[in-house]
Amino acid sequence: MGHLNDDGTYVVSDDDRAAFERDGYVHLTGLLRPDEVDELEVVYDRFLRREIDVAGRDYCDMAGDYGRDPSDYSIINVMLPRRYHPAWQGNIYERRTAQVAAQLCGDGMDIDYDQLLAKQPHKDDAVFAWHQDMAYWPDTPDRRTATFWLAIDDSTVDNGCMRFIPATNAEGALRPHAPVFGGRGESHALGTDLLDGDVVVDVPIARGDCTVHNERVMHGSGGNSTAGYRRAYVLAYRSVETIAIERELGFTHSHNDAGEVLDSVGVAEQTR
Ligand SMILES: O=C(O)CCC(=O)C(=O)O
Repeated sequence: MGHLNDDGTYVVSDDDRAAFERDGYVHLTGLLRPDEVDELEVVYDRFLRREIDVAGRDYCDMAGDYGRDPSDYSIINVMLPRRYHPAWQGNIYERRTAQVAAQLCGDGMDIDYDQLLAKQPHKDDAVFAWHQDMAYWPDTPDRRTATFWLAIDDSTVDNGCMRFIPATNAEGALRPHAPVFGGRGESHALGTDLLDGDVVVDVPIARGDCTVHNERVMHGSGGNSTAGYRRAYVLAYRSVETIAIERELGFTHSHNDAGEVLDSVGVAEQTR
């Protein structure tokens, strides 16, 4: 099992690496110490209280359309918090995950985007639709990806922890995805149906733990039936080459990008 050394380096075990490779995701315990999470949480909650300005659709609901009243959002989604709060660039989570991304994916990985996903209390519809991340992204030759999902709250089945279908990353083709709420102009979420034989694994994790997943594994999460928030902080690493190609295309993961309002194209054609 991976562990955090006193000097702040996180060492991934051989079993962790094998699980990531085989299943498309891995659970890493104790990525951040409690005091480190406390420090991030202060800024996180400023985003939730909207004390930090976030432009247009980068503040939205991942379980509804762009027209929904923000007070009623089920999954508050803040895209690119490090863009809107530059003081977060180089924070402890970024520094620690950079070491881990290199251990899981090799050299040449960098931050592609970050994201906050907070399920409000008592929101049974705070369901993150089943998807493969590649369905959202332009295709690139180097698809190496390590998407960290840090639990700010203990995440449980009841508050909507991550759930995966292990080894779907090994399937020959990406599954067909479609917008969940109207078209891409009205909402961001894409989803795909479960197939017979899919085995769903819930992955409850503690505050300060993370999961890391790749670009192809099927994942999503259920609603929040509890009285508390389910807050997660996502940080996605991709290869420097991939990020350069994305930016060349004008793709920054902002929901305000020009191409965002178009229906996704080419998804079914991705076969590798
Ligand atoms: O936070 C969730 O429930 C889902 C997050 C997710 O799908 C992702 O980070 O790729």
